[in-house]
Amino acid sequence: MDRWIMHVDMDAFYACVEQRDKPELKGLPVVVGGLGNRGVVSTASYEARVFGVHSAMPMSTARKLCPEAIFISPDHKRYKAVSEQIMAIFTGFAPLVEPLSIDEAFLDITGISKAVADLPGYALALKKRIKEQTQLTASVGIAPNKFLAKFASDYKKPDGLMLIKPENVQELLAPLPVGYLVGIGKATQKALKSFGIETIEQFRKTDYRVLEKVTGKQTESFLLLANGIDERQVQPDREAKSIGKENTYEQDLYDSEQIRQELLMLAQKVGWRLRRENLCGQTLTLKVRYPDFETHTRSSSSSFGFYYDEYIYKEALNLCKKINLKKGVRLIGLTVSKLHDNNQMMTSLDFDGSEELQSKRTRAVDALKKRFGESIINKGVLPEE
Ligand code: TTP
Ligand code: MG
Repeated sequence: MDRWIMHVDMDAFYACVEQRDKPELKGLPVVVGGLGNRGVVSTASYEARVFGVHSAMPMSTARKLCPEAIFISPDHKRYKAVSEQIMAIFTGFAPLVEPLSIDEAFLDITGISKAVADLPGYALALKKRIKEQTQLTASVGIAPNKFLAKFASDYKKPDGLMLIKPENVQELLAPLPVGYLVGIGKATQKALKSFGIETIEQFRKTDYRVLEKVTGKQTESFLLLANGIDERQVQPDREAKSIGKENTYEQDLYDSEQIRQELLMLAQKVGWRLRRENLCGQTLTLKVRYPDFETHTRSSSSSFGFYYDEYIYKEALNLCKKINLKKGVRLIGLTVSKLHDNNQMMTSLDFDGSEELQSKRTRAVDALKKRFGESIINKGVLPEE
C-alpha cells in the first residue's frame, strides 16, 4: 500500500525560541550552548550559520568564527514547553505521530491523503498553526517513507516545504552524495570514494561484493535506501518509553568489584531488551540507593545511541564515578530512554572495526538467548548441563 509520511522539524529551534522571546535578537547571529571553556554549541541561528557555526562545535571555535554573535546558555524548560505545544499540534493533524527529538516528529498521513487531495496545502495549514501558536517556523517534508520525508524537510530548510512523489524518487536521489544515506558517515564516505563511489547512483550500480567490502552487513539496508525504499513504520510513543532494570540487594554492596559485576549484569539485561525490540536510546541513567534510602541518579547522553552491552556498561562505569559508593549500595538501576528505532540512530555510527566486532559478538550471544532464554549467557557463565 502506498504511504504518505510527513516529517516536521523546527528551524534552528533553541536559537529561534531565544529570538522570539528577546525581540532585540531578531536578525542577529545567536549561538546557544555551554558558555564555559569546554562548552559545546547546541545550535546557531541561521544568521550565525553563515559564519560556519553549527551544532556540536566547541564553543571556543564558534567564538572565533563569529565573535559578534550573541552567546546564550540553553533554557531547556522553555524549549520543552514549546516542544509540548508543537507535539500537541501534530496530534491534531495525524492519527500516528512519532516524536523523534525535542523539535521533530514523523506523522503518518496515509489515511488523510485519501480525503485531502492537496497534501502541500495540508502541510501549509500545519505550518500556519505552528506559527500562530508559537511564532516559530518549521520545515516540512512529505514523501512515501520516513527516509525521504526527513530528507525533504531538511532539503528546503528553513521555513521549507517539499513533497516527493514516488515517480520522482530515483531521479532525485541519483546525483546526491552517498552521505545522504542514513548511516553513512564521513569515514564510510571516504572509504567508498576510494572505490570511485561518490553518488547514490554510483552506489546503486556498484557490484554488491565491492560494496560489502566497505559497508559490510549494512550493505543491503543502504541499497534499499539508495533505491528510495524504507519500510520503517511511524511508531507513536517511543519518546515516552524507556527500558530499564533495577535490583535491590538483600545485603548492601560495598565492594567496588561486586558493584561492577552487578552493573555488567544490568547492562546485559537492558541491552538485550533493547535489541529484542530493535530500539536504541540516547540517554542512559544510573540510579543508586544507599542503605539509608537516599537515592541519586546520574544521566548521560550519547549521539551514538545505547544499544550494545559493552557501551552501556562502559558509560555506566563512568556515571558511577559521579556517585559516592563508599556509603554502601542498597539498589542499583540502569535505564535507557529517548528511544528510537535502531536504524534511525545509525547516523553517527561509522563502520570501524570495533563496531563490527561488537555487533558480531552481540549477534551470536543474542541468538543463543533467543533460543535458550536470557539467563543462558549472562556474565559469560553458562549454566550447568
Ligand atoms: P536540530 O533540529 O538538529 O537543529 P535545529 O532545530 O537547531 O536547526 P535546523 O533548522 O537545522 O533543524 O536540533 C534541535 C535542537 O536540539 C537544537 O535547536 C538544539 C538541540 N541540539 C543539541 O543540543 N545538540 C546537537 O548536537 C543538536 C544537533 C541539536
Ligand atoms: Mg530542527
